[in-house]
Amino acid sequence: MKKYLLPIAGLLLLGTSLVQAFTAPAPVDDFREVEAGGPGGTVFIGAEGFSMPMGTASPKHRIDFVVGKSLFKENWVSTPSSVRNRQGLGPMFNAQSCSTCHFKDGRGQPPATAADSMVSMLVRISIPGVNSVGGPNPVPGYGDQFNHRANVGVRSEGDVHVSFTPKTGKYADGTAYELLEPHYEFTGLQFGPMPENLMISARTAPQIVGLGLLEGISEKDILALADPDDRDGDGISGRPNLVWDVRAKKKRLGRFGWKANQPSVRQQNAGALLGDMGVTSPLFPQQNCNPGAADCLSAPALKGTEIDDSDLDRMESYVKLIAVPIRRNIGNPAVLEGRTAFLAAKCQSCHVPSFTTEKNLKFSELSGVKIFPYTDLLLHDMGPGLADNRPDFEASGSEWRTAPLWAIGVIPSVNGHTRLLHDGRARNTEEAILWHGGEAEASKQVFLKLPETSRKNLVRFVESL
Ligand code: HEC
Ligand code: HEC
Ligand SMILES: [Ca+2]
Ligand SMILES: [Ca+2]
Ligand SMILES: [Ca+2]
Repeated sequence: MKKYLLPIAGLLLLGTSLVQAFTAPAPVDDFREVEAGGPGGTVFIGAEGFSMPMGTASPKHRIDFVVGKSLFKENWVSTPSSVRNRQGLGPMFNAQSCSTCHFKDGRGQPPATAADSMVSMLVRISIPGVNSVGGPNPVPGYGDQFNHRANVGVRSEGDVHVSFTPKTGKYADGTAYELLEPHYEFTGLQFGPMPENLMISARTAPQIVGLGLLEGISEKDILALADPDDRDGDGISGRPNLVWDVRAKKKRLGRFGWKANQPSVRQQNAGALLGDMGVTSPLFPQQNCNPGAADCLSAPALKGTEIDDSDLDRMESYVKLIAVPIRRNIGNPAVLEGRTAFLAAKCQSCHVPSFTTEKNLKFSELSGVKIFPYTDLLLHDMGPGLADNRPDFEASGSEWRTAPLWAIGVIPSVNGHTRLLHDGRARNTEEAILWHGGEAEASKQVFLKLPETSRKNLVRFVESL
């Protein structure tokens, strides 16, 4: 029991409802599950729920965490400027800081109306074919990501808007539901019309908690779950994405992003610095300009890269060591009933509850930790409803990485909204489940046939993760 003393002490400080949640009779199989992100998890579950360093972080990493946080949170500025550490924004970009999209390290959402520009999401674009390393083939004039903002004196690429049309359905008990289907429209295109064969993929910013732990899962453990030809005949065929590792100059298992198109936190961060903010790094030293865009190519720029390896290290420590909030209401009878329904619907075929990270990792606080992320980090065909029809390395146009469900119930208190799925189309957990199709169709059918209280309990369980 010694292991649980820490979270219990934390809970006592937080007030009675949580204490009850924890001390109520809780016949869960593994009590460690309250610490979804291991012993370094945080008991903060309010607006700061995604802002805490892991309690187990080393003193050196805690300092890196603080500096990394400022690189993540503060606005970057264009060249020339007196600001030294966060200079190099643009020429083209989507946002001035990581936090604009990952507000408080949390989840982005679609804009409120079709007239508004996107703030915490972005649109990836490509044409059929692959680039030199097997990734998406960029659109001439626009590249592989639409950049709707630019520094003074430089043209942005234009703007992109999303609108939604309702789509209705019914539960087996006759209760009607309504889902929102997104549509995208480009306006003010500065580099000519988009090609006929354009493929687009809109994506919201995910919450970035526990990513060091996800990176710490051994490749072997993830690949062991893959079943590309569904040999066991359960209708589930997880496939690994194999993506380009820029430093190693070879393909590696992808883990991050909605299609698992990035192999590591470090490369994901450097990719975001360049693609989302226009900041060059030792991994991506070329400015984010399209061939022929003279105003972009001739914009003032710093000599050398705009972030160096030591600041990339700090950003990596920050993103890797954000603590996962402990689970809430884990012993609540309705939640436990929801857990039974979740297992009966076989949601865990993809949302795999638990892993233990590898031993002897460079970050010792991430080594050998039992975690409960509810993902297999593999790609699954989710059917035509969710398809973006835009391949991304090995991921087909209808495949997505199983979204980790840990901490999903804390997003509303951090971000003040409940939008889910890759493009934020789901207005809540229930809608996210109702969009499941393809390999997850059978699970959704079970959900559709549940009585209303069981559906509610299943949702409560998911939101307790
Ligand atoms: C314009 C919005 C935007 C900005 C700015 C942004 N991100 Fe992201 N971030 C996203 C989106 C969208 C994804 C999912 C990408 C995908 O699926 O291809 C993402 C994914 C990530 C992930 C992987 C999360 C996961 O669970 O797989 C990390 C880590 C990350 N971003 C870090 C950063 C950092 C560091 C910065 C600042 C340098 C940053 N992001 C800036 C939108 C943004
Ligand atoms: C075949 C694999 C599979 C099965 C089975 C499955 N899911 Fe998912 N789930 C996914 C994938 C992949 C995504 C991401 C889809 C997207 O964003 O378009 C996802 C997304 C979600 C989300 C939204 C997550 C987020 O962060 O936005 C929720 C909630 C969810 N699933 C719950 C469930 C529940 C509950 C069940 C069982 C009824 C279930 N899933 C069954 C693969 C699966
Ligand atoms: Ca720049
Ligand atoms: Ca672009
Ligand atoms: Ca299978």
